[in-house]
Amino acid sequence: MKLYHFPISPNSRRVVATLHHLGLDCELQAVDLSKRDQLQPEFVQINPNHMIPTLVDGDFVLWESNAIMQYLCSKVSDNSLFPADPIVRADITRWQFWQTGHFGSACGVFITENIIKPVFLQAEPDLQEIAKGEERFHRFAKVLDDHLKGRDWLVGDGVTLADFSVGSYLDLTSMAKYPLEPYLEIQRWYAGIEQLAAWQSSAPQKF
Ligand SMILES: N[C@@H](CCC(=O)N[C@@H](CS)C(=O)NCC(=O)O)C(=O)O
Repeated sequence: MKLYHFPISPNSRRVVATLHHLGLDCELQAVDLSKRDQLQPEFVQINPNHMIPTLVDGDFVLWESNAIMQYLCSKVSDNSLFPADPIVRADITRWQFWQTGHFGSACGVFITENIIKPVFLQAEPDLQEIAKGEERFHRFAKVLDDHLKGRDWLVGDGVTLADFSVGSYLDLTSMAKYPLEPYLEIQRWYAGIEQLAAWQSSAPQKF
C-alpha cells in the first residue's frame, strides 16, 4: 500500500496514526501542497480532487480520510479502533461524519486564515472570515465538550477512529488560534490522545 499525504495536514495525520496503531505496512509518499504538487498530472490521475490523503492498494485507489481509516481497519480482524458491533460502528461513523461536516470545517477556517495564508501564501488573515469561523467553532466545540464530560474517549472505553478523526485538528491549536480556552473537557481528552504511541509516532515535524 502507498499513502499520499502531507504531514501537517490533520486529514493526513489521522490516517497515518491509524496505520501506526494497527501496525500496517504502508509506504508514505509526501505531496508538497506548498509547492502545489497535488496539481501534478500524475497525482490528479490518481485523485481528480487533487487532495491528500489518497491511498493506493494494488489497483484500488481510495480518497477521503475517514473512508481510508475504515478500510485500513477492515484489514485487521478484531481491532478496537473500529469494532465489528454495528451500533459501535455507527457511533464512530457518526463522529467521523460530524468531523467532516461540522467540527473540521470550523477548524479549517482558522487553519486557512492563521496558517495557510501567512505561512504558505504570504497573505493576511481575513478578520471577517475568522469572526464567522468563531461562531461556527463555538457551536460545535460546545457539543464536543458536553459529550466528553465523564468520558475519556468519544465512543466506549478506549480510543477509536472517532478520537483520531475529531482530535486530529487539535495539534494545530496554537498556530491556528482556535478559541479553545473555555473547553476544558476537550483539552483534557486531547491530552489523553497525545499520550498514545501511534499519535506520537505520527506527529509531523514542526515548521
Ligand atoms: N474530506 C477530505 C479533505 C481532504 C483535504 O481537504 N485535503 C487538503 C489538505 S488538508 C488538500 O489536499 N488540498 C489540496 C487542494 O485542494 O488542492 C478528506 O477527509 O480526506
